[in-house]
Amino acid sequence: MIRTVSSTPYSDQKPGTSGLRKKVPVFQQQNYTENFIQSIFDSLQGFKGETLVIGGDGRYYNREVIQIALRMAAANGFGRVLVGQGGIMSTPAVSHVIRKHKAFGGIILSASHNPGGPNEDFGIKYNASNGGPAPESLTDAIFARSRVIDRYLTADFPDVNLDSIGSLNAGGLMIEVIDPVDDYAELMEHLFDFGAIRDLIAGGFRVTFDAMHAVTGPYAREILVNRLGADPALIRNDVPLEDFGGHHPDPNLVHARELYDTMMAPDAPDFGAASDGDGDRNLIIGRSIFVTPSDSLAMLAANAHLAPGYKAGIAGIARSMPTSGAADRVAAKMEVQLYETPTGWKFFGNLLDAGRVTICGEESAGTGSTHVREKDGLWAVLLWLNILAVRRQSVLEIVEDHWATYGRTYYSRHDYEAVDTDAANTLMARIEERFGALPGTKLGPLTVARADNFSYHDPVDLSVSRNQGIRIHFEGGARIVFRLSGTGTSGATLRVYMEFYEPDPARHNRDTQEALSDLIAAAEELASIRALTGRDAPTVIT
Ligand code: VG1
Ligand code: CO
Repeated sequence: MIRTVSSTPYSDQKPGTSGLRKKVPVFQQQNYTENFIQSIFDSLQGFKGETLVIGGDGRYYNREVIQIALRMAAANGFGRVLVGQGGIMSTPAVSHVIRKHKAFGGIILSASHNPGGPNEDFGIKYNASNGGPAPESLTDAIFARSRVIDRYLTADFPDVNLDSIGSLNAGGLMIEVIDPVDDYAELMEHLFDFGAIRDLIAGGFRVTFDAMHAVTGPYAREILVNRLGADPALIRNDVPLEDFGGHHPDPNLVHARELYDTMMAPDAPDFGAASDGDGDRNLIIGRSIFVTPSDSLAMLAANAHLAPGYKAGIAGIARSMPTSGAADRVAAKMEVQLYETPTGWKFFGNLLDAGRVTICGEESAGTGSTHVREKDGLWAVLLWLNILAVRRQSVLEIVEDHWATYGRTYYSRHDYEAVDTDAANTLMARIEERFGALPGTKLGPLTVARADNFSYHDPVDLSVSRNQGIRIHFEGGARIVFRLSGTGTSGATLRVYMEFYEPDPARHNRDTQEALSDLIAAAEELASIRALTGRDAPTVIT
């Protein structure tokens, strides 16, 4: 039985950097979730009888929304849905399942690294048939539709049992509950030398992984423990919980503090890693060395050819604009193209589809490659392990060797979370007003060379995305970037990204914040962060 239910639109369903993210009670408003899902379907064409993939990160409200989405997929005419057992599937696994099973697209239910629970965050995003996040043209269409939507379609059938693997027919829709790990684990085994990693671990190399009670627990158990022989006692928080155990599933130095402390202790394991709520981010820590994500991207790109999946070399590298220039130096040495894109994985899709790049990454702990169209946390962990297994060096040795070869880019991001939205907008506008006067201005020992607001010209589809972040370039190459987050759900989050390049190996062991102190002072002088936000210090420093 298909029903058409009349509805009234909401004005705030604009997808951000990665889908629509709101507090759970917002999604629980009457028809709010239905309106958004119908707006997605209304913005697509040609999916009658086709396959849709649905997966989520297991957070609070995941199961309810999956039932809603199943009924709406049936009513809208999809022929088949693949859904992860228990409603769980990591973001990169959804991307792979879409590609492998030639699905029309997929719906991912996640608010990624944001906390979960009845009063915390939820999110919905749509991925297209290439497995990647909907491009801006589509998210704009979805938003436009959501503002005028007056009905949605649903089918009447009872809740589907998501816990047992198998197929059933509901309202004409073939629903297959699949193991969320199988296809993904097989892909990883194909890309990496599992034998070499197994030997490394069997030889006493200790790996610890923190799944943060989020989606990667089952993936880590199957891949790291069952297939690679890691010690299960070192895989922590591996049971997905609806509230992530009350923590933020954000693998940074604040929320993954325990892992960091473990890796800094004298008896630390050899390799530590963590992932986020939906499994697309990675944190890499060696014994006594935290690998800054921008550096990790550069190091993975420089060493990728050591893994079987990349032995032919890489076609090019893409990084988001606020990501440090460390990868640029690798691209230059390899004589491959480096692309600079706006923040958010959706901008890498065209470059990957066109074969222009093999490896992509963001400073926010996201790295990935052509193997899927999302960033991929466990993939980065496995590529690191494959490199370590081949080079037989410690993480610290690999990092220091990289800096000696390419120079070191000191880099840090300061986040001011949940600040007043008007204050944040004012702060950004005031810097822009001064653009004309800034070149030549001295800020401490630094002199501004130029200032602009980043616009991206996609070389594949020729689309243009403006207002992607304020860039202040200094003489000598140092840089500060100011951006407002597009994933937060309360107030605004100001991100300040700072970096400078240090070629001299004698100066590669400085404390990062100390090394960046002139830039930190310059950012304050430029933006009056304290006065405008009322904050004395960043909420998070990465
Ligand atoms: C943040 C990160 C960005 C990332 C996005 C989604 O966006 O900065 O690099 O792509 O989150 O990641 P923003 O707009 O808040 O800066 V995830 O793991 O939350 O899907
Ligand atoms: Co994520």
